[in-house]
Amino acid sequence: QLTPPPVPRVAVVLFVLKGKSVLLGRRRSSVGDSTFALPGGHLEFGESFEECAARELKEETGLDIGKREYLTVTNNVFVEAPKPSHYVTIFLRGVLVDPDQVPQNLEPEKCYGWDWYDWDDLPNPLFWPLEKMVRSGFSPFPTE
Ligand code: 8DG
Ligand code: MG
Ligand code: MG
Repeated sequence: QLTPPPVPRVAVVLFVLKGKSVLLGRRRSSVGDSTFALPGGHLEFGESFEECAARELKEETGLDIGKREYLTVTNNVFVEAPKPSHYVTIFLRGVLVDPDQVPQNLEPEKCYGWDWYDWDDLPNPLFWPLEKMVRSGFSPFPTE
């Protein structure tokens, strides 16, 4: 059985904004295990970024997101993982349809749990692509 050479993949992740807080989950994965990351996952064939973000959020947390907006893109090469991977990661933001909806941990084999974290008091350690953005001064919140 021939193993195809690895290729870059597209991921879409979402900043779910609630006041000054964002939704983060602690990863259960060979890539960034135990670090705090955004909800999101792989772009499927034919999907828009906005569709992917809403689908992944629903699958992972049960939450329903309102209108999504594109924020930025980063290029992330995970060489330290047992199986190296490379993601072009698209970041969107949005707010919940119902601000009182509570996140559920619907994929407990991939995540230790979801919670809201104040942007000015983020948990540690953050998943490194997110850590890098935060350090660069990036903010997912709309200005003014
Ligand atoms: P899927 O099968 O549901 O499509 O995928 P998943 O199991 O939900 O994938 P994931 O690891 O959550 O996301 C895919 C990749 O996206 C991940 O391996 C690396 C990249 N990625 C980043 N930053 C972030 C982030 O903050 N959160 C998530 N979930 N993935 C991120 O570069
Ligand atoms: Mg997923
Ligand atoms: Mg995911």
